[in-house]
Amino acid sequence: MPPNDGTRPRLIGPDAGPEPPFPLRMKGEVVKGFGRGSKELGIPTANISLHSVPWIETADSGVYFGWAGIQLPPAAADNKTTGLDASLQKALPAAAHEAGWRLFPMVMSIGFNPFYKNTVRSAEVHVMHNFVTDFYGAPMAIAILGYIRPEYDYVSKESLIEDINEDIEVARRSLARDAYRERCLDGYLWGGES
Ligand code: ADP
Ligand code: RBF
Ligand code: MG
Repeated sequence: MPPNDGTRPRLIGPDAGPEPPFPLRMKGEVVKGFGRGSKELGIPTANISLHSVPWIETADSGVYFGWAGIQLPPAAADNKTTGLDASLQKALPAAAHEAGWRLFPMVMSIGFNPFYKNTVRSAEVHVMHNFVTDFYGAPMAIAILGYIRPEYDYVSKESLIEDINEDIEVARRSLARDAYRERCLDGYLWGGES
């Protein structure tokens, strides 16, 4: 594992847009995770079942960013009461929106969480939105547009949280560029095949 030397680029990936192997796509149901209470850490992660993700074995472990599409139940999908980013939802075709699909920026980790020494590889998505309800069981599709950093071990929970918050800022800035923003126009994110 490379050392965590504390440095982090402000932006990830060329301004002209993601380069191969990105976008990497995966989808599945949101499943129960390790129950370690990442919610208590203030950073809930939607764990995704990895059964049908062909590239997962060869993917580098680490932290990635991109877009997530989630098919939410009606109460959670209401734009007005739940404060969804309305301009982002405009990317959705009417039928997909009607069916409850919504789009979000995300950061995620793939790997073994060295801080917790997991024995199973996991993919966990922190959706960059404040949800009013859980969405276990919901179909979720993600398009990964870039790799932020390897996973590290940490001296404390606090330093892990600090780094994840930094990842969130890097992702926000990186996705704001046109060539990354426009990648939310991807039918895979609302249930289509890639
Ligand atoms: P688990 O160990 O079961 O994954 P977490 O504490 O990581 O539990 O919480 C994850 C769950 O919280 C998700 O499955 C989802 O239903 C819900 N959730 C609420 N807000 C978010 C969010 N912003 N990002 C990801 N999941 C969220
Ligand atoms: N766990 C680690 O052990 N090391 C990491 O470097 C690490 N980075 C993460 C980055 C992001 C953006 C997210 C969402 C999670 C990360 N995790 C990391 C996973 C974290 O330990 C996990 O979400 C909680 O333990 C709950 O399962
Ligand atoms: Mg989780």
